[in-house]
Amino acid sequence: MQGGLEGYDLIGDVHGCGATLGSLLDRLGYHQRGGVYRHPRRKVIFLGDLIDRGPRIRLAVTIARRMVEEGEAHIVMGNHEVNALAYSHRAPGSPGYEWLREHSLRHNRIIKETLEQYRDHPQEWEEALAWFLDIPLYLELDGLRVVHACWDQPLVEELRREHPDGRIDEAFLAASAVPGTLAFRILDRLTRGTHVPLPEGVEIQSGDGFTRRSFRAHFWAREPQTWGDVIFQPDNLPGDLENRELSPEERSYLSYYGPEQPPLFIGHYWCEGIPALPAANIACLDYSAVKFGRLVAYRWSGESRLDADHFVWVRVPREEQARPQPWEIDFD
Ligand SMILES: [Mn+2]
Repeated sequence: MQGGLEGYDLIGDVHGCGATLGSLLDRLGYHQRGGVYRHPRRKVIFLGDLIDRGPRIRLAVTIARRMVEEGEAHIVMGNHEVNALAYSHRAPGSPGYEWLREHSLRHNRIIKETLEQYRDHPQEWEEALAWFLDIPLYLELDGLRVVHACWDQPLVEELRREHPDGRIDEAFLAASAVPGTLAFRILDRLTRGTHVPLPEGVEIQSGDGFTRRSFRAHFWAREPQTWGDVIFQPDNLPGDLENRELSPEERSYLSYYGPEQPPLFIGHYWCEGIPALPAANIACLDYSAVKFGRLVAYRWSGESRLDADHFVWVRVPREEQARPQPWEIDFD
């Protein structure tokens, strides 16, 4: 471990649960001094998706950003940071009103709370966006790997070729807005993972209020045969689609991460219930904090086989008065 570190505490999707993040850091033994949470022997790695949906988005971003800038934490980019960047950058060459991410009703809705909470703090929002662009898409350090949604080795290598530290730039962001480009495939796979389209006319009415025409697939089944072998999301497939055979095209489109690979940490998949390990070398730390689930960390101290006893979490109760309150954190 670099610099005599004891280990890393990896933290899943915060989604604006800034006060809950403060509680989790307290529980992990971090202490806030001068507005920065620090631990004498450990560092945090955030798995991305700090923003959108939750009640204290600015607090979540401020806590994470100050820790990263002070060298107390690392972070990888989530699809919500990608969305915010594309939503806020004009498409090159187009006069006026074209954005890299169209301001459609659906896209407006995803970023709504973030824009509302930053409305009276435009300078702070500009600085947050500039910081988002500086966040790498993946991390590989001290024997562990971190990515928001899916580790795809060939695409990580493609990214590394032009961007050795995993950080993108505005040109990459612009290229990624065009489906089919290499930049699109890298950003989409690493921050959104793989989604298999549903048959014509079939939709999932998801628990988060969105209608979906595809399902999220995972990447740790060695020889998956059916859709049920790879689905990884809280919503079940309609009817008997779990038994549907994966087509050769679908199978070749999926990524695969084998059990001999280094430990990998991901967020993104809004799991529910008690944190569990999907594989001995993979931990997903998104347990739907913003939907009154759990904000989850994994305390990693160098082990190559992960251990479910190393999860640490804070529950987010539905009752307003039982939730962590922002004034309990002496921040500014
Ligand atoms: Mn997320």
